[in-house]
Amino acid sequence: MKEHKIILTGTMGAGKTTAIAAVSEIPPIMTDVTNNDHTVDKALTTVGFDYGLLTLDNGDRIRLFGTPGQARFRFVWSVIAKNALGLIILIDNSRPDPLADLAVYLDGFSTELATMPCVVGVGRTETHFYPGVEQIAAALERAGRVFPVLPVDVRRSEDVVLLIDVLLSQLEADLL
Ligand SMILES: Nc1nc2c(ncn2[C@@H]2O[C@H](COP(=O)(O)OP(=O)(O)OP(=O)(O)O)[C@@H](O)[C@H]2O)c(=O)[nH]1
Ligand SMILES: [Mg+2]
Repeated sequence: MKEHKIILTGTMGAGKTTAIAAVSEIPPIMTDVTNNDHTVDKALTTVGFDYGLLTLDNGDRIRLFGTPGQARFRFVWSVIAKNALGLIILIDNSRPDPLADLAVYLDGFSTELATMPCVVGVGRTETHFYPGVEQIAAALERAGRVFPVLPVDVRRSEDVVLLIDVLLSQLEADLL
């Protein structure tokens, strides 16, 4: 049995808290408060971090940490990411410029990404077609990054588990 710490990041409303609540076996620890940022239509927003725990079919335990989405809390990203094994970036395809959002996280986690595997989950692709998975993969390639990109609905636990599985399979591939 192995234990892995995984970080989930992405813009405000991308679904970090939702994703952790969808898969956690324990009541997730949340630090959500009333949202006063009216640029995003949402009742609550995370001001600290989210935490959840799950056990994969192979017995490995995953400790999932979600970052706060608001840019003013960017200073805590590297604190939360300490000793993490991998990073999941959630992109909200309904936002005005998802490719610019992606660039923010590639930049903000550039130190971690030098050594850590990463997977990108793209949400709301069924209602917002551009940029699709291909365009996001192409943008990653232009940035010199080759990470798997998957369409996801983080309200579905299977989709969140798939993101984790794809992330961990990169680690296993590195060990071969
Ligand atoms: N329709 C639709 N709604 C989605 C989808 N993915 C997530 N949501 C909803 O989007 C909202 C995401 O909210 P949160 O989980 O609080 O987002 P967050 O990333 O934790 O946001 P902050 O903590 O504010 O940074 C929830 O109401 C989800 O139900 C999707 O694919 N389709
Ligand atoms: Mg949140």
